[in-house]
Amino acid sequence: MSKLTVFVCASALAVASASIALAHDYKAGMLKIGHPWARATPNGAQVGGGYLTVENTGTEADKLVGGTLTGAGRVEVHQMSMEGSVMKMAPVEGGLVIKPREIVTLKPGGYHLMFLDLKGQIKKGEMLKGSLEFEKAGKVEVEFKVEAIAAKKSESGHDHH
Ligand SMILES: [Cu+2]
Repeated sequence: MSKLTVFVCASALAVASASIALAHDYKAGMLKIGHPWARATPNGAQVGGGYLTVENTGTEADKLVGGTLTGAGRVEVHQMSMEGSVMKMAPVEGGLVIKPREIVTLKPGGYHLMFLDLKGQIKKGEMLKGSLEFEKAGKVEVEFKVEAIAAKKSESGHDHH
């Protein structure tokens, strides 16, 4: 093997192991759940936000209807929208529809999971246990990786589309 080949192999390995360490994905039937993450919260905050992607690889629509988070009293699926110049958020009535062959992204400024009645601070670097509840696929246990308070997207997120 030439020196160059050895170098290429080593860096390819490094990339592969880095993505294994950072990515965390889940499957629930025909749904693929990508990288659930949460924003850290300031001390004393009662609410927080959770984000993820859901890909529907099946032929039937499903709905994200709720979830749970360790340390949160309850979890709702919310939508942010602009009303004039005011940012409003409200629960998504009846759940967030995930159509067949679609990827729905929950992200800051859009759809999100709202963590309510927080019992303590959500701290950057933590992995928080929780779950997602789908109408058809049922309940899926996941872990939310906690990113910085101002994070717009997960630093270790992987946009593979
Ligand atoms: Cu909200």
